[in-house]
Amino acid sequence: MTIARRPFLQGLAAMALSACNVGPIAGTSPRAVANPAFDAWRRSFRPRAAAAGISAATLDRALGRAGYLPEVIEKDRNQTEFTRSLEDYLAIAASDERVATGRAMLARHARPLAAIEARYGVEAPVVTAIWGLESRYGARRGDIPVVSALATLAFDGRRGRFFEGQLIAALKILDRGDVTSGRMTGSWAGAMGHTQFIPTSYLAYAVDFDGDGRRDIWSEDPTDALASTAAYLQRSGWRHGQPWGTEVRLPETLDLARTGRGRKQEAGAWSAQGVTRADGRPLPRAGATAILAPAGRQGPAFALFPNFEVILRYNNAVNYGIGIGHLSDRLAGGPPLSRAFPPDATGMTLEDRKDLQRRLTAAGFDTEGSDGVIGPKTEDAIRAYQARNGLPVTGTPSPALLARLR
Ligand SMILES: [Ca+2]
Repeated sequence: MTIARRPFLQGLAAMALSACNVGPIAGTSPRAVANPAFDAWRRSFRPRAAAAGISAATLDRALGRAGYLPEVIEKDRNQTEFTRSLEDYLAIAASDERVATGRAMLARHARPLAAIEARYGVEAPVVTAIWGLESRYGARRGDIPVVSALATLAFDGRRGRFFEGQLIAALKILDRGDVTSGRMTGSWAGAMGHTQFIPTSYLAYAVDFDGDGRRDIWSEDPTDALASTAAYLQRSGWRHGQPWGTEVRLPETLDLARTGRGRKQEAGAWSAQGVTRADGRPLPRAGATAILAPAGRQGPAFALFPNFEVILRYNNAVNYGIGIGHLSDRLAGGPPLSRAFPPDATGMTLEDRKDLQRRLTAAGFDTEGSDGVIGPKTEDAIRAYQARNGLPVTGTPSPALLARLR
C-alpha cells in the first residue's frame, strides 16, 4: 500500500526480513500495563471517536478495554531504517521454501483463487505472492490486539495523528460487526490478517467474497483476505494478462545512465537498443517500460511495466515490488533469475555466504539456517568462532574466514 496509507510496512518488512521472516512479528502477545496517562488520553479520545460516528457500545467494549502495550512502543522506536540489498531481499522473499509453500497454496486454494481472478482480473500467482510475503501464507498474521496497539501508538504521539486515524478506522470496523475486538489482531502497527491490511485500507477495499456477510480477513480461511487484496490491486489499475516485469539482458552498448524507474520508453524502443528478455526473446509490449539494473552491469537487470507500479501502491518499496513480481513468476512455474548478483562489499557471493553459514554450523557455531543472508545470528556465530580461534572478533564475514573454514 502506499507510503501514505501504510508508512510502516517497509520498516516492518525490513525488520521481519532481518529475522528471516517476511511478515508480522511472532511470539507471545504483549502484556498491557497500567498507565494513568494512557487512561486519561483514552478518556479524552472518546468524544472524538464518538464525533466520528463510533457507537457508545463499541467504545465501551473495545476502547474501554484497550490496554497500554509498552512493547508496541519499543517496536516503534526500534524500527530499523536500513534496507537490505535486493540480493538479500530476494534470497528471503523467493527462497526455495517460500516458492514450494506458495506452489502448494496455489494448488490448495485453486478454486477461490480462480474465482477471485475472474472477478477482479488479478492473476492467482500475484495474489498468492502478496500473501506469501505479507504473512508467510497466513502463518504469521500477527496476534497483537489491534485496538490496544493503535491506542498505544496514538497516545504515544510520535505519529499520533496517523495512528488516531487508524484507531478510528479500526473502531468503525468493529461497529460494522465484521469482526469482534477479541479476534481483531495484527502486527504491532495495526496491519491485519493474511495480507496485512491497515484499518483504513480495510475500510476502502475489503470485500466479503465468500458471502457469509462479514469481510473476514482474520479467519483461517484466506478467501476474503485474498479477494480484498485483488480488489486493492484492481482499483489501483492492475492490467490482467500483463506481466509486472521481466529479467532482461542488457547489451554492452546500453548506457546505464539512461536506465532507472523514471526513464520509461515503449518496449519497442528498448528492443531497438538491443534489450531482450533474459532468455533472448523480445521484450513483451506492455506499455511504458523502465529498465532497472540494481547491481549494475554485473548483476540481474529488469524491465518494469505498469503493473509494477501497481504493486508499489500496495507497498512503496522497489525491493518489495521486485520480490512480489519474481515470487509470482516462480509460483507460476518460472525459473530462478538467470543471472547471479556480483560479489558483495566483502568480496563474497551468495553461494560463498551460504557455504560460510553451513560450515560455521557444522563446526558448532549455529547460524540457524543457511540462506546466504548475513543477519545477527550469523554475525554472532562468526564472533563466537573468531573468539574460540583467537582471531580478531569482528562478526564480519570474509573470504579469508571462509577459506579457513574450508
Ligand atoms: Ca466473508
